[in-house]
Amino acid sequence: KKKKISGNTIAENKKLVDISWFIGCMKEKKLMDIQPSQLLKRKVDADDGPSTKKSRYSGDEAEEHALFRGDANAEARALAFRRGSATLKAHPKEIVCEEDLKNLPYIGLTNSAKAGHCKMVAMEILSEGFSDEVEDVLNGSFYKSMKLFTGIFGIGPQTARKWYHDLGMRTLEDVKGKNISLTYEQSLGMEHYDDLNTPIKLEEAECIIKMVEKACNEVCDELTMTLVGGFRRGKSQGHDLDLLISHPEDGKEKGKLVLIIEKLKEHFIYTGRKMDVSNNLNKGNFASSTMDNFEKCFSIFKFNKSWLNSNLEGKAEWKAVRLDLIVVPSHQFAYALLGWTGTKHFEREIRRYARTEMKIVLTSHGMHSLDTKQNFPAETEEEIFQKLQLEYRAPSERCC
Ligand code: DCT
Ligand code: MG
Repeated sequence: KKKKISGNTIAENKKLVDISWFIGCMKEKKLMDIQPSQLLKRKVDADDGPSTKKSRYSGDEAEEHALFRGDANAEARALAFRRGSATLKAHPKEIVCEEDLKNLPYIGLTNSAKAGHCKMVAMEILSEGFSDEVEDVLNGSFYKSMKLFTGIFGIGPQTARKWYHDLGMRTLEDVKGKNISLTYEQSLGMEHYDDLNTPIKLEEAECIIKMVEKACNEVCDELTMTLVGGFRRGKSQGHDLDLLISHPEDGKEKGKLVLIIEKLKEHFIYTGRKMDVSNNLNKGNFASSTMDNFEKCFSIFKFNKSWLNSNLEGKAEWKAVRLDLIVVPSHQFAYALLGWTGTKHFEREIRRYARTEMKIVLTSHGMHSLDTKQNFPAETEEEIFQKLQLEYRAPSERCC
């Protein structure tokens, strides 16, 4: 049953820098051989995770599996695995033996069952080059089906679990065959399954960016458009394209999204719009949620392949891609930029750090003191890092 992997996951991940490591360093002064400032200056590989050619695991599997299971404590367990793998990704030195794991936050340093579990898996990979437990998860029918089902646009772990456990479904054929009722979004997800599960390439993203930019200019030449998400971190491909739209004058961004969508309407397969609920910082209703209240459009865009390949001119060959447009008022732009650049784990950790270490609530809308309720305006991401007493990290250094 045992299969060898060709590389060492931990060693290959060592170039990536993670904020949980930074926080771990700050809290656990025992890690004297590596200074946080050294880590913050390191050049990193902008692609999340190690190359799949070299390594069997991406570091996401254990977290994913815990979330898929969805039982009591699932989120805490998923987070523990994410923190453990992020710490390993962040480590600037090659980890070769158990001793090297000893002082790592969320692995060897923390004395908890979850940290112990991370350590056990890491040790197994160190000695065998792979982990039986991870292999069992990856090869198991539950993980495989959950991966398939949650790959459908509009399907989350809860529905996927129901399909697996209650309806006994295992494959996409089962989804088609069982005659279950799907929402409009989910049926689009099924229809365009292969396209939506094919990564968007940077060159494709660039074409779409130009088109959205043109539409924005036609609506109002002062509108700005900013690339966020994985592409801003320097990734060469992503599962979607995330764009912030703003106007230098607060309030003038309002009502523009519908006009931009109208300009591009022939290119959209689907435009799921969400109106902004509240931009009022004082209400604090977004404080505990990762989701923000910006007006946005989670769309499916028709990418015409002839835009990149002139040989296809005239042929109706296109693929469906996920495009998110988020409209942001100028005074919240720096916060939205930070919040939408990711990674998800980086956002979670910097917010946790702000709250627990600085008593500051940080969201994509702004930042306020838990004690005084005072808001902190910021023009740039650098100012936000400064306010949090963190050294600035470029987007490419927020990979974890
Ligand atoms: N985000 C977040 N919390 C969420 C969802 C998103 O903080 N629950 C932030 C972090 C990343 C950014 O928004 C964009 O989200 P995704 O597009 O899902 O992630 P990505 O990093 O752009 O990954 P990909 O390249 O695969 O799209
Ligand atoms: Mg994205």
